[in-house]
Order: sequence, then C-alpha cells, then structure tokens
Amino acid sequence: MKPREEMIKGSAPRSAGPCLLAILGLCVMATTANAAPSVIYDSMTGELSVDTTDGTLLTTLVVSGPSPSSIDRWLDGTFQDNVFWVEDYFASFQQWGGTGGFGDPPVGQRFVDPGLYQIATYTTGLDASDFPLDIEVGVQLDSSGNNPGDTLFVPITINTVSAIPGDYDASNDVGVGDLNLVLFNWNSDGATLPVGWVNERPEPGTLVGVSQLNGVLFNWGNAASAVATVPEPASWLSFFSGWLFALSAMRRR
Ligand SMILES: [Ca+2]
Repeated sequence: MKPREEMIKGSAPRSAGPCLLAILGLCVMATTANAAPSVIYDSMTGELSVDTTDGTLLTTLVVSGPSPSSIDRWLDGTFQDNVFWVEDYFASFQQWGGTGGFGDPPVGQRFVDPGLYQIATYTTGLDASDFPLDIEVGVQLDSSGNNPGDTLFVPITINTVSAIPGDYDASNDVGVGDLNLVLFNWNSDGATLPVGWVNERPEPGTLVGVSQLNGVLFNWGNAASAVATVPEPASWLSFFSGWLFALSAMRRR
C-alpha cells in the first residue's frame, strides 16, 4: 500500500497543507473565493456523494473514516467523468485523485466536471464521529489548468431519517421548530440547508417544498415516546392561518 501523499500525485502533502493554504488564500482573497462543495453521507443507505454543483473543479478528495464497503465511482485505474483516477484506502483515509495529464495513460482533464456524484457506499448508521476530520477537497481554480490548485476543508453532511417522520430538527417531536425549518428554507436547495436541519435533509438539487411541509403537517404532534396527540380544532385553525399568512408573505417577496 502506498503512502497517502504519494498516491495522489501532485497534491500537497498533508503536513504542508496549512502553509500552502495560507499562501493560496492570499491569492484567492484578491480574486474570487470558491463556494463550498458538500460531501454527503446518507446514514440510511450508506451512500457517500459529493456535490460540486456550486462550480467547484474537484481534483482530489480525501475522506477520513472507515473503509467503504464499495467504491461506486472513480475507481482506481478508470477513466470516468473526463478524469483518469487513482483511488485507494490507506491509514484511515479513503482518497480519490484525478491524474489527467500525468497519469498512466496520461489522458483527459484533471478536474471532474461540477455535478452531483454518488461515489462510494459505507456501512449504514454511521454518524459524524465516524468521519473525524473535515473532508479535504482539492480543487483547480480555473478550467484552463494555468491557475494552481487549492485545498478546501469541509465538514461532512450527514443525512439521517428520524424515528419520527417530520422531526427535521431532531427534537424528538414534530412541531413548530420543524415547521419553521420548512418555511424559512422554502424553495431552498437541499445543499444549502442550515446544520439545524438534522433529519431527512432533502438531497442536493432538491428544493424544500410541499413534500417537506406534508412531513410536518401529517405528523404534527408526534413524539418519540408518546402516542400521537391530535391537536384541538382551535389550535389547528390558528396554526393554519399563521402558516397561510407566512406562505403568502413569501410569495409576495
Ligand atoms: Ca422536531
């Protein structure tokens, strides 16, 4: 097994990361900062996906954690998504690297086109503690290849499904907190949700809408250890009138 720094040729050794990042950071400040890509683990399916629809030109990816049970995309020695890949699991790091230009054979571009890619499957039921370090995302700063790369560090996004459907904020019941998450993020892309949206996060590329609202309404009042409570008619009435007002206000904006 090759050392991690050697495997992803052309990426800076981990120990040099902060220094390189500081130097590159000065350059980036004067131009345009990259929006953050996201790396999503779905605890129900075990699938790991990377979302670079923000335009990130991903060249390498390093995920600390357990070994995946399968590599579903960007396998070692394959040419996929215009990139020739090296891929390996070594010393608690699963890593992918594009080698276009200096791979064997030297073919294609080094960065993967921006998009949403499901790349590996892990054991189900993992949480953030199983991925102890931020994800390292190596990027190319422009598609010409003339601009040097950068390394972004992004926390992993964990998608989970609560034991209580509609309990988006993981408070163990379905109520106002969950409704507010839906209303204040109405029409937001699943990739841009606040961290307080813990359970049943919509996938990147999916907009928050009626499906999520129904998840709250049809499970309203359900709690973790109690029989579902049915709100009294008066509380339903005030609840719906408040919601309709909020929705109409959002549509006027
Ligand atoms: Ca809740």
